[in-house]
Amino acid sequence: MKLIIAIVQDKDSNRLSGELVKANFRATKLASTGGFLRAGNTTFMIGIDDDQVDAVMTVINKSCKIREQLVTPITPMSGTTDSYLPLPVEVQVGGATVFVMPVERFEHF
Ligand code: 2BA
Repeated sequence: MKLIIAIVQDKDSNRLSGELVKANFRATKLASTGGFLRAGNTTFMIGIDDDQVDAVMTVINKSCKIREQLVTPITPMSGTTDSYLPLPVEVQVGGATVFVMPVERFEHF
């Protein structure tokens, strides 16, 4: 058995949960926050058999888009009077960051 942990953008989370249900995969959604952008994202935990990993990857891949997001870098000078204003830079976010982990034991009581 495997546990897939997939971090996706909030904008894609409804579509992904709908597609997972349609394909008969069970999942749990957690509200999460990205360490870099400090913006909300959604983390899916999906428990599956080993031979279903590729099928779940396909669902995730089809449901999540890559998007550009503007970030304003924080400089050590921020807050002082003679500091310059850093220009926002564009970063690419997503479609999904996915970890596939082995499950040692699974119980469902
Ligand atoms: P954030 O940490 O908010 O990162 C958002 C996007 O900012 C990242 O997109 C990446 O393009 C950029 N970024 C992140 N750290 C950076 C850095 N140190 N320097 C420059 N750019 C940086 P994604 O790579 O698609 O990641 C989307 C979200 O997935 C992340 O949100 C984070 O919540 C999660 N994630 C990504 N890699 C991870 C990892 N190795 N472990 C745990 N969570 C991860």
